[in-house]
Amino acid sequence: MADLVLRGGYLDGETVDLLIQGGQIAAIGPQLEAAGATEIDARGLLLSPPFIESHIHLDTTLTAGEPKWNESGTLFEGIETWAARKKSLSREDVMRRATTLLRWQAAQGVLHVRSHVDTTDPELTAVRALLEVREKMRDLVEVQLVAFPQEGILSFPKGAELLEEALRLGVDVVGGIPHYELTRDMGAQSVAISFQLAEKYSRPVDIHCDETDDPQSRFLEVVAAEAIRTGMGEMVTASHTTAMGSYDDAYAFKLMGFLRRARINFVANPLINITLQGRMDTYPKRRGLTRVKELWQNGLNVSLGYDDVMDPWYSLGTGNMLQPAHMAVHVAQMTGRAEVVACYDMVTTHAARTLGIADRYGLAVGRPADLVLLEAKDKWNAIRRLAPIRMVIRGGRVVAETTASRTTLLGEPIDLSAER
Ligand code: 17E
Ligand code: FE2
Repeated sequence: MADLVLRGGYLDGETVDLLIQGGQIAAIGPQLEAAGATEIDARGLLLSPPFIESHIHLDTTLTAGEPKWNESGTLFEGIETWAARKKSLSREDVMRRATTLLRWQAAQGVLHVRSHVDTTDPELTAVRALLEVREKMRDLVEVQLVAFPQEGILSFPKGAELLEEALRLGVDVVGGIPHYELTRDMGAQSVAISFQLAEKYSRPVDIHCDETDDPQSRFLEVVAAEAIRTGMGEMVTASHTTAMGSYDDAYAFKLMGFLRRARINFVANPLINITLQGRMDTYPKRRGLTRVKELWQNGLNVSLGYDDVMDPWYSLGTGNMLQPAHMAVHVAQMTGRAEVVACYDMVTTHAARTLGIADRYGLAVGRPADLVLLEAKDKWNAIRRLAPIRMVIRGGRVVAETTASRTTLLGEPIDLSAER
């Protein structure tokens, strides 16, 4: 017996039905037989695999303005502001804010989330709270946690011990922040520690790497070398890597070859890094984004994250993944026809590779019936229109619905879609 059938949705330029049985996609094709199934009218809507948030900080979310606003807009004032807010963290505080954001994300079709969690707290309050949230939310959103030493592994008292304790408590991924360690040598040493812990606990790695405009910040090459040495390749992610946007082209060219050998993933956070970086420049002012287009053209896996929703680093945000995709199109100048579509893939299929879940993700028969219906005929138009997300299905169950909005002009309905 079929559970659910979606009728007449758009998928890869075709109009199809999609049949769901036992929480899985059972068939995709034209005019499917579906006796006894609940019918859903998907005409005019794009069928998409769910959105994936590959980089966010759920412990800091929804604290913007507490205890003060970040007036300079720099990464460093963000870190200072968070250090002050961190003193008043409680289990309930972290759980309430993180749960609120995960619910916003689920309502907007984000069903997988990788969140960093600050381990530079002697009590590990946020770590313990987010481990609880991860379990509590399991039926709605799948959360991966990254142990993130915000104030350093070697530059914060007991930084390495706290990082390891977070892994022992059950955090999924090992993080790092080499560019924020006190010296270049400590930065390189910190990367080695992240990889030693990853090997010891069999965990993937996701490092905040070279999040600065300093062209001398070259920890990405250290991460690549460790990925090659350990053979961890696709289990390794370099997040931010904004210094790449300031590297000399000759160095960037050499590095690109090493990155192809290392086969690591990249996460860019265009909403946040277009605002955090370039703050020491007058004009010309750098964009401060990593080389998204060139990494993608070189066949490397690149995904996009939000990074922050309403916190000391970015006071705006909603959690809707079309926003970082839309911003990437602009900041990375990925405006070509296929490039816009690639930016959509960076918040869906490419992000699935970053999270290591590509083998159980996507709209195909036998895969989990997790999907999103958007008011657009294809990915290109979904980004252009920041299309309304009309329905979210998780494990064959409708978990979120948004009713269609309707605009009139001078009393007459007006169609604003004009899709190309
Ligand atoms: N911490 C950090 O080091 N960098 C960031 N972009 C955020 C937190 C959001
Ligand atoms: Fe981050």
